[in-house]
Amino acid sequence: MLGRPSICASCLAGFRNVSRLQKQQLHQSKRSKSNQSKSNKSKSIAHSLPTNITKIIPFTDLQPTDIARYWDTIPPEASNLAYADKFFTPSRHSPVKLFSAAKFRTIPFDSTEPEVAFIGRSNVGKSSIINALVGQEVCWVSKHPGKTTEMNAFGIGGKKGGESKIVLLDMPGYGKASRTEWGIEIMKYLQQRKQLRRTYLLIDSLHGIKDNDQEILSLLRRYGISHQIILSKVDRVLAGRLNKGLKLFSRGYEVRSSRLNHLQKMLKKMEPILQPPDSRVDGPGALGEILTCTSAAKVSQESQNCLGVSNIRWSILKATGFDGSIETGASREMSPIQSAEDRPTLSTPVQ
Ligand SMILES: Nc1nc2c(ncn2[C@@H]2O[C@H](COP(=O)(O)OP(=O)(O)OP(=O)(O)O)[C@@H](O)[C@H]2O)c(=O)[nH]1
Ligand SMILES: [Mg+2]
Repeated sequence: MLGRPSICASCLAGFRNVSRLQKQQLHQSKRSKSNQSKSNKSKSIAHSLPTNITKIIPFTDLQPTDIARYWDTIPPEASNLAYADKFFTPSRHSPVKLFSAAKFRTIPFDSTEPEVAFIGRSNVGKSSIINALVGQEVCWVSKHPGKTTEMNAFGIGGKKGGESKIVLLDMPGYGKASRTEWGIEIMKYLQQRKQLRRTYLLIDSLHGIKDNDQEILSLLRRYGISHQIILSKVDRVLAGRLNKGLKLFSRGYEVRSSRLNHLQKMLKKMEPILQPPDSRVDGPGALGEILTCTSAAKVSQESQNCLGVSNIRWSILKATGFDGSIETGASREMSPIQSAEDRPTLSTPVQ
């Protein structure tokens, strides 16, 4: 991170309070606190798959480059994605709820596990994507904005008797139903947290980059916070309102390729916004890789994976050094770099 961490009033503009829903927030906050303290009592989280996944994007053969844009990085191979999925497979020791914190100063400061944080406007799908990533309903999700009111941390990759390997943080949203104090604490976390390796900024694929997203992007650049964009709810772009859209999407190659083309055009348009030309003036831009995902549609009947989730898992492993580039216990157990014979061919379905 660049410079000395400090919070200025303009930094918080993106997290502006919308007081219309404050009463509702207070109520939700109390309820969430009591629920969270209940869940803190049991360290390991009950095994259950997210229940909101009812639809299927019926193409198991979509490649990472069909649904994401890689211009500064190398797209993952099927073996990388399989490795990432294995890493995130739920077990008795993963995922584990580590803490909920309303204030930055109450977060345990001496942990050693690398962290990644998910930020974005209220209702953009931050909590849902964490549930999809870890394969369990560990976060509260709601159609009403402002559901997540604290910084919630979940450890993954833990083994019996061992610490988690990576920590995922679900953050409160900014914009609608947000509160100024959430913004203050999130900014403190983003600027000061030494364990933070990458911040994932979620953008709703139907709405695109809004003014308050732009403000947050400027903050991330100004403070040199490593960040990457994920377009959420991509099922809406590929299949519209799911039921009708899916039929269309499955009907033929033409519909399918025109939707995918449309998505690629959207991603390309975002490039200059995410990486302004002069990084010496504007600060370092986002990683040259935009991922997309949905937590509402699976890739196939057989798979438990939502579309795009494996790509995000691999990105998290890269951000935290668990992709095999740094030798760790986990990477020794199963190397993502396999021999030529073991490596799946390009026709292997990618999830
Ligand atoms: N169609 C579709 N809906 C989604 C997707 N992800 C989340 N949703 C819905 O969007 C709403 C908000 O999801 P959340 O995960 O609670 O969003 P959030 O960003 O955590 O919201 P806050 O905690 O309020 O900031 C819920 O009704 C979800 O079911 C998706 O990929 N596709
Ligand atoms: Mg949430």
